[in-house]
Amino acid sequence: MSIIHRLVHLNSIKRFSVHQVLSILISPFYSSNILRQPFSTLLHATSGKPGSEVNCHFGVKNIHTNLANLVPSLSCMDASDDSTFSTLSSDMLIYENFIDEEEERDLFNEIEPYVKKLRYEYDHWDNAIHGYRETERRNWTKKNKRIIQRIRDLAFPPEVAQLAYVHILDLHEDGHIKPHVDSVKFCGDTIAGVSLLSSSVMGLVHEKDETKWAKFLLGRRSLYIMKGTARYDYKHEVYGGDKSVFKNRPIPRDRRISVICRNEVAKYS
Ligand SMILES: O=C(O)CCC(=O)C(=O)O
Repeated sequence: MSIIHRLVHLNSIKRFSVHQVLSILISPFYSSNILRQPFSTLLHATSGKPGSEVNCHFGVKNIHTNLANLVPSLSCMDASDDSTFSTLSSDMLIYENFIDEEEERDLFNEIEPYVKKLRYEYDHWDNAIHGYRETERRNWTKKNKRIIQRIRDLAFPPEVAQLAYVHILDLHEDGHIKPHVDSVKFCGDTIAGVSLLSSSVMGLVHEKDETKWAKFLLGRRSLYIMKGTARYDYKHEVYGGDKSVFKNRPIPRDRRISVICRNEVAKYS
């Protein structure tokens, strides 16, 4: 079973009672424990063609070396109604320009030799993702290890056990990810992904009430942190083609690589 299919169990979603704890304006995160993972985890990459790049504009220019200064951008979010906006604004955080161009290049240069040997896959058994290839990576060059650690430090409190393998998901320029909730069997309450090569739009729709939805502009080199309600109660998808629109503005989708860190499922005694 591929990494993405192990993570995406469309019909086996167990609900957790998760409350929203973190305010969007604080980031008291520290170094994390990365525990050894018994199974491999998650993701994908492309052609070297410059990808599309769009930002939410009014976002604060993040000073990425100092996590305490990072501020998520609310302007990267659109929602069906105020209550959905308010709920998701603390559970789906977008940090624009989380990495700079050089860091994007460094990550790409490490990922590309692996993914380019793979074929893009289409129409898999549960049809959850279309036009992708993926791998997972545990060991990184020194420079990239620092970037991965920055993602982990921002996304996970120190006591949280994390999946040691980072999922690399390479979505073809024509590819898209259909609405799904990640498997609650294989990953914990937080998903943190950096976007390389292209901006894209991620849609969230409430599992039980489809009138509640939100869209997020995932700018090239941005980081999203999806947790709590956003992770468990909403299906997420990444649009392709004409559907890649944010606040009436087309967001052209190129090949997109996401570098995704996850935590382990919490063990309850
Ligand atoms: O590419 C992404 O950032 C999202 C991937 C995704 O939907 C998933 O891994 O569940």
